[in-house]
Amino acid sequence: IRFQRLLLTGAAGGLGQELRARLKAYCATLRLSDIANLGDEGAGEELRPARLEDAGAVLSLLEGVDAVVHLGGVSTEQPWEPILQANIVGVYNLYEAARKQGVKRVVFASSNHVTGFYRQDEVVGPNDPARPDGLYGVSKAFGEDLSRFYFDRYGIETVCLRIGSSFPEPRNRRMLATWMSYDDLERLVVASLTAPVVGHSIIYGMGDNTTTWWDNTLARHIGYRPQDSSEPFRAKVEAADPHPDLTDPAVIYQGGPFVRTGPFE
Ligand code: 15L
Repeated sequence: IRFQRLLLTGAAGGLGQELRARLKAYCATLRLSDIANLGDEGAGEELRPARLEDAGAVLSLLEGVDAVVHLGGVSTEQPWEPILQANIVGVYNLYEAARKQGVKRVVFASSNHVTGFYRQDEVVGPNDPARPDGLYGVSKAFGEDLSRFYFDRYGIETVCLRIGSSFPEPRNRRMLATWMSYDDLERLVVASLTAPVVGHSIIYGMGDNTTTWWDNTLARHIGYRPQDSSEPFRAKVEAADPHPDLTDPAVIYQGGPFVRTGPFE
C-alpha cells in the first residue's frame, strides 16, 4: 500500500474497469467516479458519481486524495459540445480542484490522437508539435497544455499518458504498433504514480512492440518497462486483412480511422 486514497475518474469505462480492480492493491481507499453506472461499492472503495463539467462536484471529488488517475471524459471523436463539456471544461475543473485541495500529482489519460496526423512512416516524440487528428485529439492537447501550466505555475505534477490502444489483444494492423496490454497499462500507471519526481512528463502508452511510431526515450525517468508485445498476434492480424488499401487515410496516418471521423453536421 503506497497511498491512503487514490481517485480514479472514468472508472466505469474500458480502462477504468481494469484499473479499478488493479489499483486497489496500491491504496487503502480507492475513490471511483463516472457518470455511467459504477455497480456496487466493494471493500476499500468509495463510489462518487460526478459530472466533470460540474465544478462544485469535482471540487469535492478531490477532497482528501493523494493523487488522481484521470480517465474521465469523452474517449472518441464526437461532436464539439460533449467534448467541450467533458474534456475542456472538465479538465479545467479537475486542475482547479487539485489546486484548491492541495493534490500534488495527476496521471492524465491523454491519447495518441494528439499526434494522430503524423504518418505511420514517421517516429514521433513528446517534443514534436502536436498534430491532433480531430476535436478529441485537440481536447487532449488542451489537457496536456493545461497540466503543463499547472505544473509551471503551481507545482502540480502530471504524467500525460498518450495511450495507444489498450485492449485484450491488438485488433488490426494499426494496433501492432499502438497496442498495450492491460498488465502494461497497470505498470505504466503505477510507475507514473510512484516515480519520485515526474514534473510534467509526456509518455506514449504502448507495449514492447516491434513496430513502433513513438519514442519514449525522454520519459525514461518514469521507469516504465513494457513487457508485452503485439508480435505474437501479428500473423493472425495480418491474415485477417491481407491487402490493406495504402491510399486510405486511416492506413496512412497514425490516428487510423479517427482521421476520417466527422464532421457531424
Ligand atoms: C483512443 O484515444 C480511444 O479512447 C480508444 O478507444 C482507442 O480507439 C484508441 O484511442 C486507439 O487509438 O486505438
